Amino acid sequence: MTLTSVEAGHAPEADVDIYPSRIGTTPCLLPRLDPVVYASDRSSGPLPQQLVSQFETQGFFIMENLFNQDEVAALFEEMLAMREDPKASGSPHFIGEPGDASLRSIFAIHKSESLFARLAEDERLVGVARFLLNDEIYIHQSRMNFKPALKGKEFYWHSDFETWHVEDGMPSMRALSASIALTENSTDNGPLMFIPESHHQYVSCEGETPREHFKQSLQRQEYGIPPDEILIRLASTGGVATVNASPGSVVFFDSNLMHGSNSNITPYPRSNAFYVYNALSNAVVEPFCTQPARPEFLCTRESIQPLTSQSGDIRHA
Ligand code: 6CS
Ligand code: FE
Repeated sequence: MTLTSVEAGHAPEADVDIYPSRIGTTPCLLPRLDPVVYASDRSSGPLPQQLVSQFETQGFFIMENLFNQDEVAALFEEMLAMREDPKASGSPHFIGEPGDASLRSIFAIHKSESLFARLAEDERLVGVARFLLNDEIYIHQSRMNFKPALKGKEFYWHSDFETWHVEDGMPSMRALSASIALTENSTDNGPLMFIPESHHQYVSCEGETPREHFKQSLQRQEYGIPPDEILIRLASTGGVATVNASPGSVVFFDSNLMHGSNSNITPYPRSNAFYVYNALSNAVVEPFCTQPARPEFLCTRESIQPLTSQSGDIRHA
């Protein structure tokens, strides 16, 4: 393994990809060249200083009970209705578990006719994202991850930004994710795991993106996966943090934070709604690979719209 670094202060050429990955070279660690917190005045936002610092140093934080139990119950019911929708089966944005009929993810929930469209615009989420990214924001991607009981499969270690940069053409690390727990996320049922501090470095991965990679990667990702030595090295500094979250709690994490989750062989599903907020100034360009852009349900490109936020209980229009 070669570990290279871009010299500090060396401005890259305009046409140079500062986050190259899957270009047929040996995997390596590159420095992050973007800020983590973009807020200009850190004390004027919706977050306590301690959470802003945690986001910057660790790459994530959790806000307990951001949504109340009645809101969660309403979301949970709509989630069940969405997954039972007979029109849904066979639809490209409904992704099954590998080798199994169980539902793994539903994408583009912010465009659904459901409370999940309202949730995407909720001030409790949008306010935090706008503050940390210090820009107008839009939804780059949204999804529901079911992690069904007994059969839910793992998500192997990856940085979301690596995929969004290479396959979607997201230029910089100016995006973050919010994962809203709809069921208990315990240590047992395959909760999100992070390598804290890993967002300060970019893992340039090996291989080349195959055609229609998403058809496979959404079930089991095999490109954009760091090699063992790099994962060991990242965890030797940051360790591994397991996120326990009760229904209604929200985990915010940086787009480049290394994360994954184990399978779920417990009889308890682990279901989360997941929204990716991107800065409007960081809107996607052409992908940084030779494949065509991914479909709109995975990456907003044609329908980019700055979000307006909505306050109050999500059940009240
Ligand atoms: O493809 C995506 O956009 C997301 N899904 C996977 C499995 N990895 C990268 C990213 O999180
Ligand atoms: Fe991810």
